[in-house]
Amino acid sequence: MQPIDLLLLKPMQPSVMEALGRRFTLHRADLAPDRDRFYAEIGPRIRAMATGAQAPVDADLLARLPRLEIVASFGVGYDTIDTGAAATRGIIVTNTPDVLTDEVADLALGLLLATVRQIPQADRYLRAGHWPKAPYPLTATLRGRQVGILGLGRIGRAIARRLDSFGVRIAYHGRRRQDDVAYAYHPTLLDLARAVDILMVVAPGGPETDGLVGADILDALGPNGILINVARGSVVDEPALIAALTAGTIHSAGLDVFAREPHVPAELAALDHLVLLPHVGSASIQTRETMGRLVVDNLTSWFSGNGPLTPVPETPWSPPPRGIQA
Ligand code: 8YV
Repeated sequence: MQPIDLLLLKPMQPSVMEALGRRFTLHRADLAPDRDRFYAEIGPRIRAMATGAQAPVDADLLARLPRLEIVASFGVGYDTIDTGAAATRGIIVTNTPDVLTDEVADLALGLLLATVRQIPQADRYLRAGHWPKAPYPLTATLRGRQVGILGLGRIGRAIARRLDSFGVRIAYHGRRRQDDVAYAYHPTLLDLARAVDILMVVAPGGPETDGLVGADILDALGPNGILINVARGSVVDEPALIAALTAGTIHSAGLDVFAREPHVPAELAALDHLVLLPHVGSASIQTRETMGRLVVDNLTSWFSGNGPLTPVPETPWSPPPRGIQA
């Protein structure tokens, strides 16, 4: 097989780089001193791209890659990829669903408990030698709570399953009611926020959810309210969240994602009762390796003529009818 030219916007984890390097001729945009020249020279040869959620793939970039067939993205969220432009050009986009569901749900539960019971703060208190002087101050509780899930997709459901065993009441909001679950459905996010005092954000990023959790939603959560976000920073109106936390409109927040990662607003970092994580939802060695393998397997499968393994719904793929050669 003739070597296939593959574009990387940024380096990926070593195991992925090695696996891709064995099968493809790699071209790294991040190493090119002159991007325009780089794309003018190699753009017309590129047939594949591997990328992560941090590097935008927009219509302008796709236009520089006239032979591009597939974009394999590392991660379940693909809000930085213009899938509409890809679909128009017949380009397949793949992501890495399922393989990270339980890992992210585990982290979400850990972040929830850490935030409610101030686990990192208690750890800091002990290490600072304060314990012999006084016991750690009493904290908020998960007991008697009502938890709302914004986005009952794969990860939202995995979070709900875990929460089931914590004896809290669960409700959700999403685009539609899901008939196979018994949790209370609220047709608007405001209704959900009024009914619960913990809101867990698990909805995908992108224009449809941009700034969805605004001042009104936070206000409705109330002074005991806790916001947990493991989805995308864009789903929450960050200035409104800062204002609500500073004013005590809600009690606390546990955040794994931010609007302009890796930049975290100083106002959030200054609030010691919050729990802030550097986007580590799926970041275990094992899960990241599995995600990386799925990126490579999608590309390998595509170029072996077997179609993509996990195409996103916006760029569906179906095998050509029998007897017709691609
Ligand atoms: C990824 C994520 O680790 O899957 C996602 O959507 O946000 C994370 O699990 C991240 O995209 C890495 O690039």
